[in-house]
Amino acid sequence: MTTRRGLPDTDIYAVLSRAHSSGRGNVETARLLLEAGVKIIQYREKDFPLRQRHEECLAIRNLCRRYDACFIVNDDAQLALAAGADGLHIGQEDLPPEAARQLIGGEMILGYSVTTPEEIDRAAALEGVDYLGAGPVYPTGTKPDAAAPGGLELLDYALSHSRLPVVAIGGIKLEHVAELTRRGVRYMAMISALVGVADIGARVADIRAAIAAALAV
Ligand code: TZP
Ligand code: MG
Repeated sequence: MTTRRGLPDTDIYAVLSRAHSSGRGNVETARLLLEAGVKIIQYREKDFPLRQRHEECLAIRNLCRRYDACFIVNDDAQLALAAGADGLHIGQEDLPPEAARQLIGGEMILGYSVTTPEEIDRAAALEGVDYLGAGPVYPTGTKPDAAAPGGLELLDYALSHSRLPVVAIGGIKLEHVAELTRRGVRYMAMISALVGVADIGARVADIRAAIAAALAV
């Protein structure tokens, strides 16, 4: 049997960041997300020592396996490989996707951030990329060096010009979920509005209820 390389068929794409997690550690946040039924978790820590990132990634990868969820590492192909992650996510300033694909081999999922229509067009020509992360959609304080928000227009462009699954990211709050869903977005990545809330389980349920209601119209 051949399994197609790609994101699982789900909705929420959780991105871990301890600084935005209301004092919780990343492993604990991952556990809460997985208990709530989240199926994609990305580890995104840019400033921790590599040894600490590796330790956390191993623990989160093991949790993800237990819950049959997909574990993705941001930026660092070496860390993704060393942690046995399911995927690597890179941006415009990381290794070029072709080089990253060579490093990680043929089985790992590769995600690529795009912030403008031009980047979406260029990404369309790439072979080894499995999904696009498009954003920031809305203003966000979480990523200080984020590009200017592309708004719903950026998402519309990505959805209509790319054959790849599109993960919307950047400033997404609960109140945006219905509109994004109606726009055709199927994957929504969130940091602060997800890992930062007091009750992660309740937030996941609210997001899924908003998606279901928008799809039912
Ligand atoms: N890439 C584009 S915007 C962003 C990243 C990692 C930050 C998203 O965080 P938040 O808190 O969901 O706006
Ligand atoms: Mg990056």
